[in-house]
Amino acid sequence: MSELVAYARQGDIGVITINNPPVNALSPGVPEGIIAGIEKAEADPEVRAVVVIGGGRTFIAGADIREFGKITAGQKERIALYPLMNKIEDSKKPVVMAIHGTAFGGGLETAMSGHYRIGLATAQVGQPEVKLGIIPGAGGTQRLPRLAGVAKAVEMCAFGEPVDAKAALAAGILDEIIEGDLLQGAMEFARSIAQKPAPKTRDRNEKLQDAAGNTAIFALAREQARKIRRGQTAPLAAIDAVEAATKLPFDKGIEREAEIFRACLFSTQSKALIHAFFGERTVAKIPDIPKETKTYDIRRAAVIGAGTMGGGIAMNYANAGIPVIVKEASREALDRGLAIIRKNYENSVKKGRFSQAIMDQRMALITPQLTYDGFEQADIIVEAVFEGMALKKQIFSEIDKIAKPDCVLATNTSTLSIDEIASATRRPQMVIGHHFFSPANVMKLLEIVRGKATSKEVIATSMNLAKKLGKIGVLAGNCKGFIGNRMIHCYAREAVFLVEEGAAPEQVDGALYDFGMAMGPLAMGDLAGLDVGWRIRQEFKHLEKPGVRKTMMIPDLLCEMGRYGQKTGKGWYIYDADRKPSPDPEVAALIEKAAREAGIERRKISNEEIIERTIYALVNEGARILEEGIALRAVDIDIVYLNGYGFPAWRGGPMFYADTIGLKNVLAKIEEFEKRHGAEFWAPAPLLQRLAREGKTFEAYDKEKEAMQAGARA
Ligand code: 3H9
Repeated sequence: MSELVAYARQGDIGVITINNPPVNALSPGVPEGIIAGIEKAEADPEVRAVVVIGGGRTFIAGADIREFGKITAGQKERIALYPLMNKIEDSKKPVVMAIHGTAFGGGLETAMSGHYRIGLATAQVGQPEVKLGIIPGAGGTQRLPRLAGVAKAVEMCAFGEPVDAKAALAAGILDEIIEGDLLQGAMEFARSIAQKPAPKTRDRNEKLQDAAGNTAIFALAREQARKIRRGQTAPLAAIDAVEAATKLPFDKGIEREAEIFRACLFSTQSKALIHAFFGERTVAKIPDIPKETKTYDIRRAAVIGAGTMGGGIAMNYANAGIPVIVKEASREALDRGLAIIRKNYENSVKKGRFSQAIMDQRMALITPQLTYDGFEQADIIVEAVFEGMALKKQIFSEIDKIAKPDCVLATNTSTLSIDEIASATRRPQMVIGHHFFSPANVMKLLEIVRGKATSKEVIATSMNLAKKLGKIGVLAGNCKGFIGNRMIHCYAREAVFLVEEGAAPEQVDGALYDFGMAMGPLAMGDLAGLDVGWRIRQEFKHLEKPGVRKTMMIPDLLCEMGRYGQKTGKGWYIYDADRKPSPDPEVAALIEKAAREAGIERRKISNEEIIERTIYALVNEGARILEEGIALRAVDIDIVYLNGYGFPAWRGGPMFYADTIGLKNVLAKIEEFEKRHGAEFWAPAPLLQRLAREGKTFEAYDKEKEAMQAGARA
């Protein structure tokens, strides 16, 4: 037996235990170990049935995702899991799969090859492969419809969401839910079926019937996939594979699945999504902050400001079960903020996301008030007032006098200097940026900004807290706009320039929406409120350089006309009562006039140019941010963009996207833009120039840096 898999006979039951922490992935050695276990059980006349169970916290959470990169890099031919599935299904002794934790991907496929499946009530099963840009590749698309029916299989394979044990039982994926000890329950179950014929999933064709019904299921699923997973190929491929199960005999269906799996695996989308999967986990690792760094317990929070951001931030704490005080300056603003929080929760209850009782619990955790009462007990204070340095400094000097010594002092600023804000206190080591994204109760990203004095303990506490709040925390250095907004400024600048040069706002937004962005940049400006940037620009007016093309000429003019975006019913677009945007001739005229007066030549602009100008602007600034150490790794920038700015996950983030285009090609375009639009905006980042010259990628840069840091530590 391999060390990764243990076999032991317990009475008349052969027990195969997988021990491949942390998630019992089917890494090399695991399938071989399970096969060896089945062979032992088959050869032992004392054994009447077999139980397969996961050691540690879970059943098998899937194939080992790290192996996929080896296949696409040509270092490995394939992950051969079909022999494992066949061996289990053809076992001479019945096999019972005992599931706890997550049976995902190859884990569920292994389970479905068994003759019976039982699980704890807390177990989850799923085929999440599409989230990695692939489809189930070990029989999942063929066995799941046979167990759960075509509609359920399509839903699970195409959309990748897990189902809990209760739903899995109802669907026919599980045969029984076990209360108490899983192994004991599994052995009892195994004894109860030992004498019965062992049903092979491959032969269970009853649920595949009804061709007419199936046609409708596939048509609907394709329509939904095109809408909900816009731009992604794997969901449609998964539907094709399940459809094959309804049209082909099992073995032919498996061949079809294998072909589709391989095509998906070699797709750029899959590489991008796998990059995002590991990236989400990599960002939690901070080279100079060891895992064992001391952290502060965050048991009570206080938020200053009950506006859009403050209210959303308070909801995050309440959702995580942490009592939170919300302070406002006026009764009116406080009542307004609380009413919005209540309305958000009510909407969630209406949509069935959680019960009224949970809403009541969460509301009870939020204490609205006009004073600093209770702030002295808070473990964290989050300032979320509007973007003005003077106001922020005043607030920090006030809370410095009240907060206990080990209270984390966080600011939700999106652009201002953490160091300057911290200078208003006598404890800059406790000050950190917690930049939430709007709507703060929904968006996954938390940009955590480290000032020059911020202590390691405060950073480690913030990274942990992000997880507790259900966020992805990404650490950034202190500069104007940090990672996300510093880059978005360049992106938005190009969107506005393109409009001045002749593209209609709806063309710019349309091209980027088609590229895969959740929203076009101008529509996003209208949603966030054009006045927000306008106010920040006034804060930084002293930095404007005379003689340089004004970057936000049109948004400034729109704001001067009171067109702040959706909140005033007008911005780049005009909005109807349902907030549906339409192009506004008044805006078109304004743009033309302003461009003429500024001497900007208007021309026809292609969608390709829109993508290159806006996305490469992100990449170029991203490369600078990386070189300056504002972002720890290129992948950190990608994770910021995927989770805070609606960048399509299947493109991997701006830096990964640049890798797929080839840095040499990206640089050539940037040099062209530099000639046409000036070095002020388009001087290529030195790091980009170097990597392009050396024929490297940002991903390779990250790997080299990691290896160097590991070397230094050793
Ligand atoms: C598949 O099965 C294809 C098949 O159809 C056929 C193939 C032929 N492999 O998330 P966590 C690592 S595709 C390798 O922090 P949690 C993860 O990187 C697969 N590594 O824990 C992390 O490493 P580190 C289908 C994996 O408790 C550590 O484990 N399955 C894998 O929050 C802990 O992970 C999936 O897509 C893996 N499969 O969540 C499931 N999974 O500590 C993907 C995890 O170095 N995994 N790691 O950063 C998950 O959804 C979550 O990890 C899980 C646990 C819910 C299981």
